[in-house]
Amino acid sequence: MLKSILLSSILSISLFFTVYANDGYNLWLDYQAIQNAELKSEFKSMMDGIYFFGENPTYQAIKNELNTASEKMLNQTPIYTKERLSSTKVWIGTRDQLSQVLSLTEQGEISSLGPDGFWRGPLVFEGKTYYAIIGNKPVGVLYGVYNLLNSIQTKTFNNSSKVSDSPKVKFRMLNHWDNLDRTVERGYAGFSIWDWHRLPGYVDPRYIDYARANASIGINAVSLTNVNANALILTTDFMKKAKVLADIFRPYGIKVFLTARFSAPIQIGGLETADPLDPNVKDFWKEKTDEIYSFIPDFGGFLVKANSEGQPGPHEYKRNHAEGANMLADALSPHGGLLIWRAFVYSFEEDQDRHKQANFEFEPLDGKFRENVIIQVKNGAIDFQPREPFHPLFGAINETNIGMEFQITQEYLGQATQLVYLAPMWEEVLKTRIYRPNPSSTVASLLEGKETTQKNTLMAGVSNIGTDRNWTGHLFGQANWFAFGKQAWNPEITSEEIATEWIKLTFGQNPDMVSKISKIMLESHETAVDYMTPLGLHHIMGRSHHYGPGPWVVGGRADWTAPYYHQADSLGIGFDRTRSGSDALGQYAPEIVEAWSDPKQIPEKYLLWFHHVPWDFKLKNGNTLWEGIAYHYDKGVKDVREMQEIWASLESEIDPEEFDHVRQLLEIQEEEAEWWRNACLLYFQTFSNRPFPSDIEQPEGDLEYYKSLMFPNAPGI
Ligand code: GCW
Repeated sequence: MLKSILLSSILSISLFFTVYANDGYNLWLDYQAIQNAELKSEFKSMMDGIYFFGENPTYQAIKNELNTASEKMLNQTPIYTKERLSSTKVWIGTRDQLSQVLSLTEQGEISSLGPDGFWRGPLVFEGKTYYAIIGNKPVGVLYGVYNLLNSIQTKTFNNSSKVSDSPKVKFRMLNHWDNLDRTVERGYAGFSIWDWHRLPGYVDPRYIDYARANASIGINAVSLTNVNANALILTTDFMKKAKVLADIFRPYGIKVFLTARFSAPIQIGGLETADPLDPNVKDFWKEKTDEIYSFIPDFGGFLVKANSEGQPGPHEYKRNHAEGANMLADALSPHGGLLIWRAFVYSFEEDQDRHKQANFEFEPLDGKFRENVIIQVKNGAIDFQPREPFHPLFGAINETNIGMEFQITQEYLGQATQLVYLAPMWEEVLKTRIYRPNPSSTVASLLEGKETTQKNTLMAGVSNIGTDRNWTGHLFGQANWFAFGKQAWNPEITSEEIATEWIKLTFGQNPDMVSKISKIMLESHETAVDYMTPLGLHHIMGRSHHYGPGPWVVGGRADWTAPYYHQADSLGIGFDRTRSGSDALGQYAPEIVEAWSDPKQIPEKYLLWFHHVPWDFKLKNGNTLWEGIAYHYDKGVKDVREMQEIWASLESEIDPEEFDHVRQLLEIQEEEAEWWRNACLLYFQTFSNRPFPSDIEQPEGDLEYYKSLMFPNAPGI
């Protein structure tokens, strides 16, 4: 009795709370009730008569989405009509299906949008106006519907205007670094959402919500498993599991990729070699690939990390990356599959600045890769640091498909305790002028395939998704997932536009609130750079877990230590990558070499990335370098406090659960920012031997104490 009273009161309390509190599960697809009467009646009238030109699984997915949206936004179920004319308000279908009602001009307009594009707007037929949502393929229609729902949620809908859009990049892909035991490498949001053990029998409804979220931002490919790969994913048992996911994702236009461990022929194929030129090895991969396609007919292909950080690869057999990649590409090509080969390579043996190694290995191979190979390059040459100049491979290989790899999970940018909106960082890279292969080339234009003959274009993002109820650990991690999708769709979009849209979808419309949260987001990356790695510093984080500062980290291989990168000594600090040093700068176009060779000319954000500079070097604002470093660290901490103040001022506007979640995490962020500042400044002071400027908050604490901190159970290792 007591138990049931207790249970029912817990239930009613939790019911009570579900009414008011938002745990973030619904992401940007929260579909809050429409308040504006005019918009409501407009949307309502649309939902009162929807006609689909035909049927297919994607249209079923669209109906499910419309049902959810309409029930939540209008508290009513949409009415689907069987009659194309009469009471119909909305037409949904492909260009072919609507060909009889479209003019030739309209058909031409839509067809030029390509396979994933959509067109929506008023369409007049026999004197009556319908609202049409049209794509060339069902998936385009799906994108159009999401775009329409988005416009209703953000109150930008206008029933008389025509809207059309299409992605600028063909493969917009998430890379999960998820292991088969459900741990996630560099994952900070719980465990992997792929429940391999219970698949294929148990289908977690979350898989559908995952697909919806991705499709709603245009993501059309996912690699399910860690690039530090386990060959077991290629066994028949696992194919059956992966097939279930592929079947769920298909209606949402999402293709499944798997990571292929290069030594799989030995590990699961019973061979003695994985030499890419060995006929048995070729047969193994061919049969494996055929088998995968027998389960997943539209399988996307393989993603491979080879000869990097201990992963097996062709070098073991004295073969190069092209020989390794092409062998796998040949197994995939009869099925139309893609082979994505990562350029994140650097070797133990190589005594070269790590910055230079990918170019060394890949430039000589340019033009030697098959057409269905894409080389996937991280945004910078080291490793997803808080800020990196663009990778010199962009623009250096132009006869090979090249794709971008960004990291959405915040390995080096505060993990899941810090609010760091990454879109401005990605935007900075995408907009950079690279001068190759053409004088006006930018990273974005290259990725869009505008600069070369490249057809298979790709933007990949390392996922930040896990089993946490809100998917990403930090609520604002959702904005990074969202932004990645938007930038992959259109690499030229601004991070500000994306922020505004995400805020409206997540928190609502109040313009004052939107502008305050937008300020927090847009400044957050620079703030993190200030308190972590200002002025081009890099790779000074804690060992292995990469949590917190570790500029003192030494031991083991040199290029995994911090002094290898900061090079601090009594004279100055920074990595000389000019001609007098490693000359990694020489791997860029001559225009860049010229602009960045002089420490007085280079943008200061890259100063210590390329130059070893004396402590008394004069910065552009007249401060010495030492003062500048101190001011940046100090500003970073102060800016976090400003973020806290702005957030606090929004309490009455924001759902209490979300408000408190972010408030608590901002407190942690403040402590972590202070920790970074104190630890780094105290450490660098042992080299600079100079006092801190008197007008900064004096770094406190004991360097030995900071050095002694250990985090053996930090997540994501
Ligand atoms: O960023 C580093 C990470 C490794 C990762 C590697 C890579 C998957 O610390 O955890 O391994 O890069 O990108 O391959």
